[in-house]
Amino acid sequence: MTPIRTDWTRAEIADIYNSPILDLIYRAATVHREYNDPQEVQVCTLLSVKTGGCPEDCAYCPQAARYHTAVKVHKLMEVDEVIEAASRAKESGSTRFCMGAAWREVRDNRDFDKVLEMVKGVNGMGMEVCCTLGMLTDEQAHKLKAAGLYAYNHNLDTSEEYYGDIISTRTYDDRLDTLGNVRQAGISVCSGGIIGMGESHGDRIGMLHTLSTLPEHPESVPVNALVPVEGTPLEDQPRVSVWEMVRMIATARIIMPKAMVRLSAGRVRMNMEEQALCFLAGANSIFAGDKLLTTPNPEVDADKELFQTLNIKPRPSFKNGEPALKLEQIPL
Ligand code: SAM
Ligand code: DTB
Ligand code: SF4
Repeated sequence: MTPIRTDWTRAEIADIYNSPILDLIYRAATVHREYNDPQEVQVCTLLSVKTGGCPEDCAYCPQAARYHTAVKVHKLMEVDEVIEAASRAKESGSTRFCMGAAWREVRDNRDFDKVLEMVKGVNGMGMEVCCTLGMLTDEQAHKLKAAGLYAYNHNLDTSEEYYGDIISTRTYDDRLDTLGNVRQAGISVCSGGIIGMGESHGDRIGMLHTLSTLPEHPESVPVNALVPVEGTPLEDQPRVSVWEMVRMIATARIIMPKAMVRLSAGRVRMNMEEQALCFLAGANSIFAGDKLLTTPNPEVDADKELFQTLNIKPRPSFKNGEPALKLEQIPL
């Protein structure tokens, strides 16, 4: 059995990342089969519960207030609207529901109390609840955990060296501190990044190095291809090729064998064959539903066809290590 290691060196990761693509895919597929059922793919649904108007300057993000994008600001949704959306997601086969807010950080106010209610409600439906709300204190992480939060998404996005070129309103250490607070509260950690922002291969390797040398690997690692949005500083970035996505996914799979590696933003521009390559390289999670936070995602029917053609089945929800939903209960 390939051991789980948190002592990877950058050079070792670079060797894996730079290996011939077919060897890389073969190795990743082999490691994937040691730790995971290659026919199971986790289906997650995203919902933007508070949209736009964010004070941060993340160069990729259509929700930053300072860029002129087509995103309309929307205040925090009502709890019952969110529960309704989660029920629809569950009916269409999702086992994880992730609520995103365009906040720099969580504030201890009525909005946070509302989010805690949302977490309680969705948790009660047998789904794995995830949030991505920006920076969190230790105390806020514990409150989310007590409300039933299963996972928290907080991406490193890129390497420490390139971070300042993409975001100036917070530091890499701020990001790592929040990840530490999440882990310490006993919440499952979801952290990954974006490729296609003008970073070098060394930056991609650097980000994978930071993730794989955390005291414990994140349970989920989203790999996003930049969705270039008009009005953001990265609007003209060229499209990421499928080979770059495959290289990133396969390397993440090899160095973090047990993590759910999520083929995240950018899937809408991939055909079925390209997505199949990503699954072969070890991706075992996707976002489903025709919208990510503010940008399009593949149509539900296209994903049904994808699952049928590739003989993939949705992974059941694992709360407390036990399947909370039986496969037969998942209608996809
Ligand atoms: N505001 C919170 C934060 O930044 O952590 C949560 C929401 S934020 C939109 C969540 C993640 O979405 C970002 O960390 C980034 O990785 C991803 N993201 C945002 N815009 C994107 C884009 N245009 N293309 C790809 N990924 C994007
Ligand atoms: C993640 O890594 N990707 C998702 C989720 N975590 C929150 C977000 C993708 C956002 C893509 C741009 C948008 O739709 O606004
Ligand atoms: Fe705000 Fe998050 Fe977008 Fe950055 S990525 S501008 S913090 S919503």
